[in-house]
Amino acid sequence: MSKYILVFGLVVLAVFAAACSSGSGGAAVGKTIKSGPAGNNLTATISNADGVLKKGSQEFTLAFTDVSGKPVDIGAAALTFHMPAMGSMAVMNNAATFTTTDTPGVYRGKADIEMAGEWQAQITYEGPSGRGKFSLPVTAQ
Ligand SMILES: [Cu+2]
Repeated sequence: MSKYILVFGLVVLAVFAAACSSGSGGAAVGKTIKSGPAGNNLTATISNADGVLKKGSQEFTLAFTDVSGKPVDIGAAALTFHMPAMGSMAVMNNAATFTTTDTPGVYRGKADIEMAGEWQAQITYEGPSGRGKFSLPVTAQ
């Protein structure tokens, strides 16, 4: 029973989380791309095989862990890669889709990132651990 979680995330508010890469990342798959506070005493970690996001279509992992590094089921998550408007370039919002994995709290994401550069991964979740809304700065190459 593959349970699809949320698909489209439209997040306007960007709470810019400090980019502390302290990720003990017990639940991270592959290499950490970015890790940071997710509220509710949780840490969120984005990872993939290379530890780097790229322009284009790709998969990655989003994991939520508690202070001990143990994965925590956060319910439904949504992520939008957001880039503000720059000059003549319009704002960009590339939503990711998520599926659950065998490990509650670890989600497999798919996204099509339309250009290289600095993005904000705007993430929301709602479930047994409460609600959260935060943002992690990431670079796509
Ligand atoms: Cu852009």
